[in-house]
Amino acid sequence: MSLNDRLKELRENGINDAKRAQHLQDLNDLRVQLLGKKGPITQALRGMKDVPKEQRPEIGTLANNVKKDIQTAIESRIEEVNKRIIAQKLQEETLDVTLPAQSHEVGTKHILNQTIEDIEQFFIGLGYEVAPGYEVEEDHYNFERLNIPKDHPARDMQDTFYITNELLMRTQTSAQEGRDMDAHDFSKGPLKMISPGIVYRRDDDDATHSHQFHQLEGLVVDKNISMADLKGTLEALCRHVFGPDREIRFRPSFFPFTEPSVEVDVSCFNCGGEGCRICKYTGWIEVLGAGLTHPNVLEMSGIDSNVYSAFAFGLGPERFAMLKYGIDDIRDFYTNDVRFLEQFKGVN
Ligand code: FA5
Ligand code: MG
Repeated sequence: MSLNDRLKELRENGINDAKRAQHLQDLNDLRVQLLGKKGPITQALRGMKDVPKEQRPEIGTLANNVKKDIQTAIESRIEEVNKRIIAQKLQEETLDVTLPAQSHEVGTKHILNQTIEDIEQFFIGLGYEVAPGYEVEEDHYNFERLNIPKDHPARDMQDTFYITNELLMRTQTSAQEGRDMDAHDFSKGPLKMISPGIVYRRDDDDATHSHQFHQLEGLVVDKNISMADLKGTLEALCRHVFGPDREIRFRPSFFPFTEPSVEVDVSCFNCGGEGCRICKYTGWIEVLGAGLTHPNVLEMSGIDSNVYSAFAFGLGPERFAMLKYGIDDIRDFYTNDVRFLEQFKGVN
């Protein structure tokens, strides 16, 4: 093949290769490969020595044109590839403002916590302090300081898990009463505290009972505290939580650490007092126990029961929430079914 033809062939192949290239990298490689010092055109020109002298300028011009044509082909292909890349990017980055926005599920405070916080706010408004206690408690505070000595039959109703003989899972937030009376400085004024938390009992689970549940304790120690203070406070609380319509009754009861003792019932949310499964056909649901603190309990805390008197109450936030929102099974609070929980978004 003549040098002339060889160069024309190189041009044709080079231009075709450039046209077929898909990537910028391939085109760069092609440029180096075809037009570089070790490329086929340079190689072919070594054959110049065999060409008659008068034909050499013509071959030289042809060689330059071949290089230029290949160069041009590569450059125009680079431009095309670049355009395609940009078009592709624009396509991919298209923003469709009509697409629906991604939704984010927002959780809510558990209905029990909302209920407890609502009750806390009521008492904070009356000047009470909030004093959290201990779930693992000493027998001393859970029972003995509440006038329930070691072999007292009242312990039978509140059996629990024992860590040691003297350490147990507390059965009532009343355990906090002794601790708060011990810590209070009466020269600074009366003691007014509430203590919310979890308690444990060997109770059979049913629609209104759980073996682990919440209580919220209240204690006021001052001069001249009477049953009227207790009744007024609890009535105001029930009106705050349930509104004026629900009926409330005070029923005589017994606790070793209060004298006299009462239990407070609220008319059943389900039957309105007629009697049904939830209220065990009584028409009422018990929400709290209370009374005037027994003088022995005050004296055990070094408080002179001739000068000071006190009232205390222990309420069940689960029962309050059930009555307020018509929840008919206490177990719904603990199973964390989202369909249940999301019904109470920000109700308090
Ligand atoms: C007590 O626990 C006393 N410490 C209350 C008290 C405090 C009396 C201060 C006097 C002075 P009782 O066992 O009745 O009392 O429980 C109080 C409340 O806790 C009940 O009215 C009820 O609302 C709730 N409660 C009791 N047992 C359960 C249970 N197993 N599941 C859910 N709530 C319960
Ligand atoms: Mg009771």
